[in-house]
Amino acid sequence: MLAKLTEAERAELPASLPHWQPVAGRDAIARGFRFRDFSEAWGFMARVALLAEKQDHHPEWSNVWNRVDIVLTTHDAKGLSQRDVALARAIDALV
Ligand code: H2B
Repeated sequence: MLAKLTEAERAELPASLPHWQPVAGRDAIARGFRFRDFSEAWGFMARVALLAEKQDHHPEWSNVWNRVDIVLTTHDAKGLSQRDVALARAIDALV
C-alpha cells in the first residue's frame, strides 16, 4: 500500500501543480487539455501513455476530438500519492 500525500504535501499542490484541480468528492486531481484537432490530441495521449508505462502509473482519461481530460489518483493508496504528483509534473512538461 502506497502512502497518501501528507497535509503538508497537499498544501504545496496549488503552487507546484497550478493547472491541476481537485476533483469534487474524490481524492484526485484533474486537468483538461485542448488541442488543435484530434491528431494533436492523440499524439499527446501517445506520449502520456509512454510516460505512464515508464512510471507504472496510469491515468483515468477521456478524449473527445481535440479534448483530453485526465484524472490522477492512486488506487493502491486509495487517494493521492507522490506517484500522481510525479506523473502530473511529467505530463505538464510535455505541453
Ligand atoms: N495507476 C494508478 N493511477 N494507480 C494505481 O494504483 C496503479 C496504477 N497501480 N498503475 C499499478 C498500475 C498497479 O496496479 C500495477 C499492478 O502495477
